[in-house]
Amino acid sequence: MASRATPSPATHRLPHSGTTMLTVHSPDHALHHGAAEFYRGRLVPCFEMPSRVEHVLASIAAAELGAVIPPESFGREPLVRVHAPDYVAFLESAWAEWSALGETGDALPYVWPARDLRGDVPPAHIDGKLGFYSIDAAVPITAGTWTAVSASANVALTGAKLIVDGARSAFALCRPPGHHAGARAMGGFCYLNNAAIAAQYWRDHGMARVAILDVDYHHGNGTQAIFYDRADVLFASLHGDPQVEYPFFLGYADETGTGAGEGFNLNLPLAWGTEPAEYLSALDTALERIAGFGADGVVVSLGVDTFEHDPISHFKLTSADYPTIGARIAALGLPTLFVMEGGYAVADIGTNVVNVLRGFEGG
Ligand code: SP5
Ligand code: ZN
Repeated sequence: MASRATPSPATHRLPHSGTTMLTVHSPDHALHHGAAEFYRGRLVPCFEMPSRVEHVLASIAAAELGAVIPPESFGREPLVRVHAPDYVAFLESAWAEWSALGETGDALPYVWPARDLRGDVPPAHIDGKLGFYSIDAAVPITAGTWTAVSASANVALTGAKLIVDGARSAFALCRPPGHHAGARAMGGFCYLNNAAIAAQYWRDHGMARVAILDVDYHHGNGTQAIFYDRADVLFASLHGDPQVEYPFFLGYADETGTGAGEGFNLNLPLAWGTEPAEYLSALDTALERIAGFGADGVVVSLGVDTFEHDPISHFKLTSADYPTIGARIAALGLPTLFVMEGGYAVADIGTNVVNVLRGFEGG
């Protein structure tokens, strides 16, 4: 078991008995439905699809987890606490600029400011902007993408606010996901970094220290980078070893933070084929680090692409392992916001997510 946290001085905590976990959800997610992503020389159908959310909602209802509520609108201000204003403006206007070319299919990038190119000058043309503001070609922009991604951020912010207002926990059913999005770049199905936006919202609303636990199969490169030089937000992640797994170019164990943030970043890369026991042992390592940090709250980047049958991943967790993950997170005794990230075994995603949440709730 993970060690228990020392009670934190946060004042915004309620006793947990008798409460049920609220889920925040917006139907606007369905306005984002990319057709294809670039993979090994081909365009392949997007793994990140609207039906993911519908399966999670069905499992929440079947399990009677608690009410599902719509998000509030928080506007632009909390987005630009984490993202560069020019990047947010790009996301908002990209579809209009793309469709003005006469294009009707998804906008996708095809050239990037990699080494030895200028990475400091945003081009004027949409083709250049798409590459300037992305890390890969798994981020289609469609007519409804901005509406969906801004709603997804509002879902995370609404969950964060529920906890500021006294809830012990909440589930932000975000889609699109967020943890690959950096301050100025989309990537890996992610546009706005919902978990980072929520963590910063907590910092701006009374929490002195916030921990982010990222249990998605992929390293949360965007979240790490956003907080890499800060001591007030701890980032801890377990993920497929980037030597052999997306995002390849971040997520190694020697990335421990920089400047004031030195020591406040923990990466636990795991091999393809990692079994549940080894995974849970790494989870305990991350939880012990979070407990020692003295966080006032924890944001969980909840991906269930660690599942044995996930179509793009290589861990061996079974549905029966997810309640254990939830229970060990609960043992921290901290206000906890779950933020939906990945998970592409669509028929099982609802069961696996609800298993984490029920494990957290003690059932
Ligand atoms: C939020 C999230 O989980 N994003 C993951 C982004 C992963 N992008 C790389 C996808 C690689 C697709 N591999 C296809 C394997 C087919 N057998
Ligand atoms: Zn993932």
